Amino acid sequence: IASSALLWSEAEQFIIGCYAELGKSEEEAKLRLSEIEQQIERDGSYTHTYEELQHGARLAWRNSNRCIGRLFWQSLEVRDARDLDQEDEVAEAIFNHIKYATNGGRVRSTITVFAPERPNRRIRIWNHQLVRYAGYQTEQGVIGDPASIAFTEACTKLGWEGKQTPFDVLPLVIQIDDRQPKLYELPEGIALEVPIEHPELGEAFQALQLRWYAVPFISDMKLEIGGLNYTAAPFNGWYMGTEIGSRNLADVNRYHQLPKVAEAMGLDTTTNTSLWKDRAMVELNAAVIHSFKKHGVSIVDHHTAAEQFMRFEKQEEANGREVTGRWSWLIPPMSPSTTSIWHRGFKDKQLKPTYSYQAAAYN
Ligand code: HEM
Ligand code: NRG
Repeated sequence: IASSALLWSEAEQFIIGCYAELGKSEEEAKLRLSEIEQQIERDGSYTHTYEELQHGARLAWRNSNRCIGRLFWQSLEVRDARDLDQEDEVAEAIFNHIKYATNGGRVRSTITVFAPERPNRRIRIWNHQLVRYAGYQTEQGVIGDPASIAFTEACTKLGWEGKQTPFDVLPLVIQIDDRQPKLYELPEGIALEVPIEHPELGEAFQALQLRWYAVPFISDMKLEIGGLNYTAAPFNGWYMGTEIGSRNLADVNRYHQLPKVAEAMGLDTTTNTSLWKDRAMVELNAAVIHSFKKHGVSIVDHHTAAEQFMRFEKQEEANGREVTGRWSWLIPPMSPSTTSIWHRGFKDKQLKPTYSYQAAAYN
């Protein structure tokens, strides 16, 4: 009873706000709420209309305090997959999401929403991202992405065997309820990847054989709308270049490529005062942006993204809403003080609907 009271109050708050924004009358909201009240009384839960789901998922993006890309929150494509209850169907819907959103490189911001959590229903995607590289702990050190070691081990336990290259695309792992999780290799060719080359550095850089996948599909966050928990709701936008060039390929505990890039550039890596890390990071980022553009894959540089974020703030203000944000995530990880975000502050209040972390489904 306590939980359905909570559910009701969350539903009420969501419907009132959502319907007002969608330009619906208070009358309509009231009618809908009495319907929801009955549904909760009868079944202990309720079902969103497609319109509520669509706007809810968009609001959760708008409320993502750590996201610099929020200007485009209204253009999120929302795919309704709430009627699927078999692993194979879920996997197929995910493959279709990947194809639709990748769109040959002209990336479309998309979310696929699977059934919400219920007392006897829980769908989880074990992957952190739908497309990501494996990481293997070996006697000679880590091969691949160190951030993927735990998940790669979980896949291995389920019988998966990777090729042990630095860039093995991981399989998809779907779990429904307490059933044995099912593992699916991504169909050949659906995970678009970009080989990274530098516009001027030539062979010395090319020799590093770097690559990255085209689209970040976050698949382990929970989407909460009006008290319902969508535990499987993978979403994607496109990359900001620094995510790859300043973090994934650069972090010491990720691909750790700055020393190698510096070497390819002929920089003096024996002294900090040569600023070799900074110089290498700029060129690695230039290579990422150049390569994505060359292959016709959507990407935004951090300066443009910061400008777009400022437009988002203006737009929100014009609509009488205060922008919430987390400064430490909104500033880009390269030259942050060159963006106006650096010189601002934000209230880090978490509004609902929201995307939030949930405990890893494995281990
Ligand atoms: C975080 C950019 C689309 C929700 C981020 C981050 C960046 C970013 C740079 C910080 C990531 C990090 O430091 O690891 C963008 C760009 C988009 C986009 C350029 C292009 C359209 C979206 C979409 C959604 C979304 C479509 C959801 C519908 C989030 C969330 C986080 C985030 C929830 C926090 C992730 C976390 O805590 O790990 N975004 N984003 N973003 N974004 Fe966006
Ligand atoms: N930094 C992570 C991805 C986090 C989300 N970034 C986005 N989201 N751009 C990485 O893989 O580098 N998005 O939905 O577009």
